[in-house]
Amino acid sequence: MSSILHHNLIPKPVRVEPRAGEFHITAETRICAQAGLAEAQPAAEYLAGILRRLTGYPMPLEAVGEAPGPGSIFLTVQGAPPVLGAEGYRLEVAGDAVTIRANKFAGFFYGCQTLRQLLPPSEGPWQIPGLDVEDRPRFAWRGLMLDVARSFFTVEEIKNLLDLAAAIKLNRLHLHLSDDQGWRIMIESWPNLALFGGKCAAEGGRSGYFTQAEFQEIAAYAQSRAVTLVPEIDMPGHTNAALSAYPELNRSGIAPEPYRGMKVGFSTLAAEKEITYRFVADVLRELAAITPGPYLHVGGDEADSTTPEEYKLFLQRVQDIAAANGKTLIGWDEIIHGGLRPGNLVQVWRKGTQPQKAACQGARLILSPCHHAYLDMKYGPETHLGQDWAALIEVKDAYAWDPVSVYPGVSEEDVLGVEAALWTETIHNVSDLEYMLFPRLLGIAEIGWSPQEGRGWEEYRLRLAAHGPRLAAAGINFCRSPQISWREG
Ligand code: IFG
Repeated sequence: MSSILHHNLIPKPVRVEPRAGEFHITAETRICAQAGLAEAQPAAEYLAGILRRLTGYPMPLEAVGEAPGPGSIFLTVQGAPPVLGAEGYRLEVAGDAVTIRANKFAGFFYGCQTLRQLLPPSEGPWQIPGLDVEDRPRFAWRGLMLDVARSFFTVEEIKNLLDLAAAIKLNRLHLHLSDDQGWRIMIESWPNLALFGGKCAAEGGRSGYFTQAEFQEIAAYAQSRAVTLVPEIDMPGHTNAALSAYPELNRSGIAPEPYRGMKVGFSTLAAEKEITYRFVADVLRELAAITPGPYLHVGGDEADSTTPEEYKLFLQRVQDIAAANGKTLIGWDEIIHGGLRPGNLVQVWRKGTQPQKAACQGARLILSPCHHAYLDMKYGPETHLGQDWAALIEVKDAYAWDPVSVYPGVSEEDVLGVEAALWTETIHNVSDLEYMLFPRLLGIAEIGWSPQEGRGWEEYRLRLAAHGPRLAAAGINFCRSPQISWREG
């Protein structure tokens, strides 16, 4: 089907069929949610807010018992087949009415995002071509990781990022909250982690930390955008900030200096000290208590200063602690060697990882291949930001890969989904963050959502070119990659 039929939607929906007529949004248009349907109401309110800001029309909200008359946008569970699951939707645009059919909030929310992309990004006339869309995601996990440890980002900045991520149907925000250069979340039982560890950052980066109330504010905002927040405390490596805050955590009893460089692998918790597990238990208990989602990410990467025996001992104890808090543990792919328990998740990042079923004891995989999904990598040699140790990742490199074939011996059901990662050793503000994430994040969002068959670079790059004015209208400082024939206006 030609891209014109897909109306430059990103992620590309499963099925789009044209139909006669077109729907005009006017001052009389109203948004109707099926009465008593708790799943639809918040999506209807969200849509009303978006359309009021876009069009300036009043967009009144109504709860209705049955299909409303002409001139309405109707959100209903009627006619939503179970195959849509929680995140799928049907969007029907007829000449006189629009209907979004879904089973859960997320489905309604994503139907609204598609409707929004069918409208012009900034100027009227506010008309939508007649079409029928049936859509649902390929993968359950469609994520973005933001490293707030090397350089801090504020609650407001993260809320704005959540809006941009939700608009392309990403549903996980993974916050990398601790590392050698900084500790970004208040832990009441170990206050110096944030009070002392929050003062530092990578060279040129921003310091700071979230209070627990601010973290919960981010989590709630994420939920309102159908996003699950995934907190990460990286251990046993990447722990210089914690070790510098508490001398007693160190083997020597002496705290190292705060670290502002870009090296990795030089720090480790002491796996043989009992205080280490009191620390881990307190941190994960407090973090679990303020995390509505089911996941705790414990890092586990680049523990080059931890012996394999210590690493295994540490990972066994940490898995016990995560389970005791009722959370599913996630770790970077080094945890494959730490004696992984069934039900825990492996985030695969290194090129040479062998993540086969056996190796992972059947754990499901979140794929973040550093040579396709690490968006702190430069686009090309001339990119003034970022690093290049993994690869140069142009827009096509971030798009033209398939999660099922990027690592050997992995099948579709092994893959929970994909996640882009933005490490911030060199990314210290929103403008730079946007430059590195956009437009490459759109391609990863499509990989996570759209069917593999029918997805191809030559067709995608045309849709992305047409998406340029939408990114510009949103005020996003995106990279005008020469690989794309960007449309203006
Ligand atoms: N690898 C480190 C990150 C970060 C990254 C920068 C992982 C899992 C290099 N670990 O990626 O902390 O320094 O590109």
